[in-house]
Amino acid sequence: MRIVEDCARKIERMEIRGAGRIARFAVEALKKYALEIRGDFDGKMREASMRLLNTRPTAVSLYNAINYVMGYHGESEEEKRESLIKRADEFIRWVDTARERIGEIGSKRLKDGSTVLTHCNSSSALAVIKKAFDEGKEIKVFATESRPRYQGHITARELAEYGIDVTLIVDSAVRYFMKEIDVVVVGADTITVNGALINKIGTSQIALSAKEARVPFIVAAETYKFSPKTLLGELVVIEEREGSEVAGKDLLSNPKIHVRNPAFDVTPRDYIDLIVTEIGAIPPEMSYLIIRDHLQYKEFGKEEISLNTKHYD
Ligand code: 5GP
Ligand code: RI2
Repeated sequence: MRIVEDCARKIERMEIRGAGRIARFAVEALKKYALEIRGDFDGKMREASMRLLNTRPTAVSLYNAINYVMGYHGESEEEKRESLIKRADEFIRWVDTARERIGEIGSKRLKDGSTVLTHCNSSSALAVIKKAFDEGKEIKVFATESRPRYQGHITARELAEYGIDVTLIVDSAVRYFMKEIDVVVVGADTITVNGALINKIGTSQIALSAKEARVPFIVAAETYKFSPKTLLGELVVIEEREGSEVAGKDLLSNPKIHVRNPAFDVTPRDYIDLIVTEIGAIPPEMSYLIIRDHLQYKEFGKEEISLNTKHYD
């Protein structure tokens, strides 16, 4: 269980972060663990899955990834192990190929000479931007710093290393610069059945600002970012992190001051022009079809809901 525990802690501490990356990392841990264990395969794998699911509550990619891998079949332990490993490898391939395809589809929406605004650090959103750049288009990027954890710094570094012109701004400067922006491209942690986007805190303010300025707002999201649980009526749990990420001890120890630190927010579908997935660019209204046709929401999912209660209270 050490492999699983190490992986879970890395996700909790955000040493490994990003909705797609945590899913892929958890799948790799499940695969390694399956190779290691002997006896009570189902019980041990279930326990490992629960541990990983309980790390971060918001990004549904983690749930979809674990649900996919845990859909293994077989009579003997060896057959189960083989099936699980096959499914884990399939999921990893899904992650890698989906991002590339999203880049190809999304880049068509970035014109030569355009200025793109992105928020936080999304590998899918960056795949779109990098692909447009690879195609020879002149692309400038505005990256928000993305407080409180400054994932925007990672974005700025990554784009600069790639050779893309990047300007780092504070989150509150988005509206000030919106007149200079041609298109907003962000990633997703979760997309609900009614097409709402759950992404890094501040995303919905950017969407509001973009709508006011009639700037297209595009979401780059693999199909495993859509939430089957929302089809069953569940609301997405917004992770609230420690106040210490936002304020120092002096403020935190003042009994008259409350500090709140939600990591994500909800952007209603009316603010979203397009969701670029690996199977096509779709309007947010089509989210239901993605969930119905491409994702599973039964079996393992049901148990997860009852066992994972701390996130659903
Ligand atoms: P707001 O509260 O920002 O006005 O709108 C949020 C939008 O997201 C609504 O359209 C709401 O139906 C939709 N939505 C779908 N699923 C969720 C969810 O799990 N949580 C929240 N807060 N909104 C959701
Ligand atoms: P990809 C991140 O969450 C951001 O909200 C980002 O937009 C999203 O995951 C998607 O990332 P965090 O883990 O899967 O930094 O597109 O809280 O890489």
